[in-house]
Amino acid sequence: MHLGRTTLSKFLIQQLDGIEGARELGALLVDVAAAVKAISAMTAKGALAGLLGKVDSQNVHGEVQAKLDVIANDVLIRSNEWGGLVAGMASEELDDPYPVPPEYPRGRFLLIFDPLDGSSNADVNVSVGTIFSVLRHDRTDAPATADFLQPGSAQVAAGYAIYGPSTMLVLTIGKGTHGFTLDHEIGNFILTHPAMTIPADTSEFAINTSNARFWEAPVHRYVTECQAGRTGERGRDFNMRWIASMVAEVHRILIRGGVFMYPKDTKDPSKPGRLRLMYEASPISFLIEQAGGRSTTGRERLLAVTPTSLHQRVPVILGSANEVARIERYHAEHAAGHDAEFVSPLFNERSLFRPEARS
Ligand code: AFP
Repeated sequence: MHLGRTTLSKFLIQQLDGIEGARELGALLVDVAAAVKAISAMTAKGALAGLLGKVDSQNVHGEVQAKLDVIANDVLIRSNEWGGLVAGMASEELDDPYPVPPEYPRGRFLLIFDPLDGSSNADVNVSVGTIFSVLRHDRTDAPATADFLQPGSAQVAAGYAIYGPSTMLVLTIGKGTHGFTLDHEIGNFILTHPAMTIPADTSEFAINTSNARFWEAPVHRYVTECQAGRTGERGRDFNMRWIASMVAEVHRILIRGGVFMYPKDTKDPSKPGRLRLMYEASPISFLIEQAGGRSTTGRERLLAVTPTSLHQRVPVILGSANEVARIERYHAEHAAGHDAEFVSPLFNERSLFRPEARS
């Protein structure tokens, strides 16, 4: 691989060798890359193209949509519906799966995406991203919703684009995690970060600490130890980040290590977490594991979770393997009742912070 010279297409031709449906999968990833280039051009224009701000509609989650959410979704649909590579698509922005229109041939892959993750950051010019996942659909008939409900371990490819100071595409087809930088002058993604590897240890964590009173005991135990730094259990100081754009946090972790947590909390007992399984947690977890990291709900490997609904949420704890393993151990010790000496009584079951205790 020649750094700075290998294009995405050349890389895929070499990497896809031996993978079932290689030609079609490669063509699909090139079509996704084309959509990402278009989205990159739009996010770069921002206010100049009147693309900031919200639209009147809401998505399936009752969230008011950003203009860029809706446009990025449309770009991904239009780029991938006609090529005969997908049997259907699903999106954070669509209540139900999108069937390939009858005038186009159907393919053997399912494409699932969050068209613009972190879109609430677009108006304040902070990095945002597109996250995508590819599953197989080994039948010729149109897929039903149930056909999408496959565990993350069934993914054949996954990736994200990050629209930051540079636009990058980071993807895996199960042979490592690799990063490409968009050369706007020639309109090509160039391999710049081959075989990205997450350091097993880290001293940097990312979590929205405004939710601290809602955390479960193992997460509170871990974060409290990080905050105690060299004066406490860990014997070293930690740094914290929170960009509120998952793709940006994940990219940082792939480059220099770290832990990202959006754990289960009691803020809204109807939601087991904020992040969605199928088009955020599963594709990102595939990339993390392919880069030597770990990704868990706290209680089980995230790629092992079988979806029960298209838009279901899941707790997410991912990043440097040794730190994530520690957090998993804290969850296991709590479940076994072995962590009483570490956890503040405020965070036991009879907690002052029980949701109903909130004023
Ligand atoms: P938006 O796409 O609504 O901006 O949400 C982004 C996100 O899903 C994820 O990218 C962030 O890590 C997380 O939400 C931020 O959540 P908080 O706003 O609660 O910190």
